[in-house]
Amino acid sequence: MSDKAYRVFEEQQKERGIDLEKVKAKLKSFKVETPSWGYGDSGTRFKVFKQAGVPRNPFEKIEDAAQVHRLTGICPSVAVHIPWDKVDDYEKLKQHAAQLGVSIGAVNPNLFQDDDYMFGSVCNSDPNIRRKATDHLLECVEIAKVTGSDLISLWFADGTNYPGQADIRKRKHWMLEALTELYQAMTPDMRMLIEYKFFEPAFYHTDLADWGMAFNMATKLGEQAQVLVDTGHHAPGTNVEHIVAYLLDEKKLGGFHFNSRKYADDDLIVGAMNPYELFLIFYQMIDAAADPDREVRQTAENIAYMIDQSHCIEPKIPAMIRSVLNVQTQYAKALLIDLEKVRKAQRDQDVLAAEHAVREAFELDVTPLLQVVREEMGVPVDPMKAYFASGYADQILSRGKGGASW
Ligand code: LRH
Ligand code: MN
Ligand code: MN
Repeated sequence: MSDKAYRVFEEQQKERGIDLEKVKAKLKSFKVETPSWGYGDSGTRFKVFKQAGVPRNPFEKIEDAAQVHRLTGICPSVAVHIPWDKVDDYEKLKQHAAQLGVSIGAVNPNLFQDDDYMFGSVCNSDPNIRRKATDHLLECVEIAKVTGSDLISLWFADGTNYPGQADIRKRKHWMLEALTELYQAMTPDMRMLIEYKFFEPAFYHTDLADWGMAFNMATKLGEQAQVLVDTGHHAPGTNVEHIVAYLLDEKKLGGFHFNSRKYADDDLIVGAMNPYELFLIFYQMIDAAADPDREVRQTAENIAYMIDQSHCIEPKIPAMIRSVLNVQTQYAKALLIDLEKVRKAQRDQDVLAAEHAVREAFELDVTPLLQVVREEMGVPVDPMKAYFASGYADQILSRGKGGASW
């Protein structure tokens, strides 16, 4: 790290009226959760490529996640997906994580990989299958109790492929019934995050297709239910940051799944396609964190930031580090927006000045800032370089090929 580069940066920000100490404190307390499934083998419907060194079980997935935390300092929890991460003893998994300096984060039920769910899980017209699916949701609450997790994160593959295939309104009721049972089983400290996606694997309708449907469910359920925005789950051209602002104002934004999309679903490294979108999402978060309404501020401060990526052709651990660093970089840039300047331009109805005040922060090089923050946090200034120098990639080769899928 060059001291000179940081001194120049510091001077520049002082001139802009930015309190760098506050920015550094925010960067140090920022956390982003990584997903267990991002460390396993994954692919498309065409092929799952097997990579050497991929974790063979949930314990090894947590070991890899702990490496990402060790090098970045901002990923202290790992989301699990059940039954992908099914183990006999969840207490043991929790202990294992704790020994490695991380914890188990969001518990994600999996209701899309069982033959019984061909026509849906909680929205299936067969009451026995709905029961089975709801029981799995309840099982995930029990797992969360043991692992000390306070988030149940839901994504449903439920939907239909053809007009007339099923009764859309009935399915809506069945969804609410299952979520109500889950809601009632949660302890008061737990939150339910409801994710939406407009297509795939269903290609005609998805039971929770957009933020409005997720929002409606969350509103009907109560305060402990909120919406999760997966950045990859929107139609091209959707203004995701508008959705973020709207949900924040309704106190119904609970979390994010970060990834980026070029054509359809998620799964590319977050920030790889449109870092400006990520920056603008953070702008909305930071703006809401300064809202006059205390509840809006609290909502913005209580967001579960998570990565949701399955790396098909990339080596898993560095791909995750890249993702985490991209998120951190855009957050750092957004923290440098002069919000007062934006507000003044808004009051003056000066469109160009307002747009400029936002964009100028995106155009800053935050490398010296992040290097100093990392140094002060006691993590490598260049986590990616440190990973390649650590020898961990070679060490895990002894696991061989044919590890866990997702
Ligand atoms: C499917 C999906 C969804 C879930 C994840 C586990 O689209 O990517 O985003 O959160 O699988
Ligand atoms: Mn997701
Ligand atoms: Mn997805």
